[in-house]
Amino acid sequence: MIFIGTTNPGKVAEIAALLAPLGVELKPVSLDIEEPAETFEENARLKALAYAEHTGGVTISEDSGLIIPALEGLPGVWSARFADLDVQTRKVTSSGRSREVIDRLNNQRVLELMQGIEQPRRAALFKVALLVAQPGKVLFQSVAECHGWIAEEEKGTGGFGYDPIFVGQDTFGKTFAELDPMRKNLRSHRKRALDEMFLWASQNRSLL
Ligand code: ITT
Repeated sequence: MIFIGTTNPGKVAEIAALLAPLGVELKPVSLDIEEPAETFEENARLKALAYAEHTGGVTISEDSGLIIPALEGLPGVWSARFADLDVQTRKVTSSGRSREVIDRLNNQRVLELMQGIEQPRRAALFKVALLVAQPGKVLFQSVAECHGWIAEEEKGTGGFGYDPIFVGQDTFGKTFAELDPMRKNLRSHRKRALDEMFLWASQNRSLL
């Protein structure tokens, strides 16, 4: 059995679909965990160890986000609450808004900041640091990226988070939110990180 530690139902759906071929029981678990670090890797480590302590078993969790070089790397590690971020001080003041509302505001903020920025400076990438841990110990980690650019406007209703404004390198101009879940899952940063985890899991079945 593997626990999937996240508060994000979109991540649960994608991780579950991508790990389904393993044939291992997957159990979602959700905790409110501080993410104070300035790298995805460090935040992912904090999350993975906290989740593993809570579940007492093998737990997968990840920290991810959107990086836009033209915006000095923002939203970056502040992706989840970008609309609540003071860009000057890099401090988040939580507005307590629901995920649905904050996701929409995050996308609007990115589009506003990208106004007047032309290609090729609309380049962007998703990054993920994904870890598997058991209490007190990281068992596996991988970092992956997926490249593309920021659309001029929101399009599509699939996926989650920044998918309506992110056009993949090989999606023929479509945003990730316009792709069916299978096609997004073939191309995403999460898929790339989970490919490596899949191999590790096949060789470490006795732990799962
Ligand atoms: P957990 O920390 O509980 O896992 P979270 O949603 O807060 O859930 P992060 O702190 O890792 O997760 O923030 C990730 C942000 O990046 C969040 O705004 C997501 O919507 C966004 N994001 C990550 N992967 C994405 C993807 O595949 N498509 C669109 N947006 C994505």
